[in-house]
This record gives sequence, structure tokens and C-alpha cells, in this order.
Amino acid sequence: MLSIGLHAFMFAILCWAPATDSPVCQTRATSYTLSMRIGVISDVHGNLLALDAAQKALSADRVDMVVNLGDLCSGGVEPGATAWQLRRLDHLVIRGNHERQLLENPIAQLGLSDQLARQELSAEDLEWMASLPTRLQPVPGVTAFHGSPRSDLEYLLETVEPTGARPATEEEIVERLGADIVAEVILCGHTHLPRIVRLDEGPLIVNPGSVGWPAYADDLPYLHVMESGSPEARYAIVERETSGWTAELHTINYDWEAAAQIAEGNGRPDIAYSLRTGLAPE
Ligand SMILES: [Mn+2]
Repeated sequence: MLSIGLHAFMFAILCWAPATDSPVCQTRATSYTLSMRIGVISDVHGNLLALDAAQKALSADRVDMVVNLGDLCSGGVEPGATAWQLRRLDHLVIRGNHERQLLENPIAQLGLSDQLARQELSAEDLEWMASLPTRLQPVPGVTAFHGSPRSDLEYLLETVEPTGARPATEEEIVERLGADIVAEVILCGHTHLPRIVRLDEGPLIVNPGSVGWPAYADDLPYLHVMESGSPEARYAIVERETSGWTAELHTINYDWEAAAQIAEGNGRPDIAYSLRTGLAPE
């Protein structure tokens, strides 16, 4: 009798919920515990045509949530319209280095991409950016940030040397992660290179690549190029299944010729070239 009473008590605990939705309490608990699909986007960089294509694909993928890892509007395409759209989407959004630069630096110190964004963004857009976190935990066990845990400018999965960029070693990644090594899933962006790395007995690390700027060249700390090699918009899906977390990298066709022509109209033939080719400008 004690056993039956205990089971009845446990059942009552498990299924307790307001009377209107008590029949679905088990389903809710199961779906939360066993299955979770997270859409991951990053580095939209003001490319609204690419963002719209990514959003449409993520809706069809039936994800439970979307995390945006930052670098939202700065670029050569449509910063203002992209901010308008991003503020209306139901995404969890992180602030990247370009949002920080827009908020902190005087306009004379901004690069061309940030200058165009500063011209087009409203005071409300900037207030919204200022309210965004630099990192977040969309679900327990998953940590998301723009670059690395300690810097929005640091590459987590690549190392730049005088000869160019190369994949980071496991030791380098572990050192950059610090205490975040205990997470089950790490979501990072900033490099525009889609990659999945699973550390030995450590987290699954996912960089979805860039939605809206597939390649660039930078001269810090040394001259290097980052190239996805093709013009498609990129995103990722990470999924929690009974066997653990998995990740998929996706490409999407969109009208990159139209985006490139807008960049040319904004005086950015360099960005137009990258949008058409997925290669860094020469
Ligand atoms: Mn960045």
C-alpha cells in the first residue's frame, strides 16, 4: 500500500499543472528533456536578403529557438533595414565586436562598414544593441558568445600566424575556453568560417559561419584571409537527442547578385566581390 501510495504521489507531482493543461505535462517534460533543436546564425553584417533566406530556412527546419551570435548590421549592404528586421524576429541575440565598436567609438574612428551602419541606424536601434548581452546560455549546457569567452575579437577555432590563418590546436582552444570547457555545447562566430569541432571528452563547438559576408581579409595580428569559398548564406542547427548533441552546417541560396549590387551602390566593390564569390578581395 505504501508503494501504491508513493507512486500515486509521484504521479501527482509529475502531472501537476494548472487544470487547463494538465494532460500535456508529460509531453512537455519529455520534449524538453530529450529533444531540442537550436538554429544558430552569426555575422549577418547588414545583409538583409541573406538574413531573410536564413530565417525562411530556419522556419522550415522547425527549430525550437534561434540564437544570433552578433555582428548584426555593419557592412556594405543594408544596415538600417537589417536592424529593423532583427528587432522584430524572435531570436536570442548577442552583441558582437561591431556592435561594441558602434556604441563606443567616435565616428572618425569607425571603419567603413561601421560608418555606414552609424549613418543608417536609429537611436532606438543603438539602444537595442546596447541592451544585448555579450554571452548567453539558451538552454542548460549550451554557452554562446561572439569570439571567445574572453574577447569578442579573439578567434576560438583559428590561429593567425605571419603566414596566415590555420585551424587552432586542441590545446589552443582549451586555453581560450578557460572555465567554459565544462559546457556541453559552445556556439561561437566572428571568423565567418563554418566549422564543427568536438574536443576529446569536451564540448561540441560550432561556428555556423556567416549569414551575410562569406569572406574577408584582415591585417591583425597579421595579414590573413578568411574564406568560406562560396557565396551561399550559412547557418547551423544543433540538436539534443537521446544520444547527445549533434550539429549540422547548412548553406542556402539567395540573391547574392542583388546584395552585391547594393554593396557596389554603397561604394563597397570589395564586399560585392566577396558576396559573389565567397573569396576575400585581392
Ligand atoms: Mn566579429
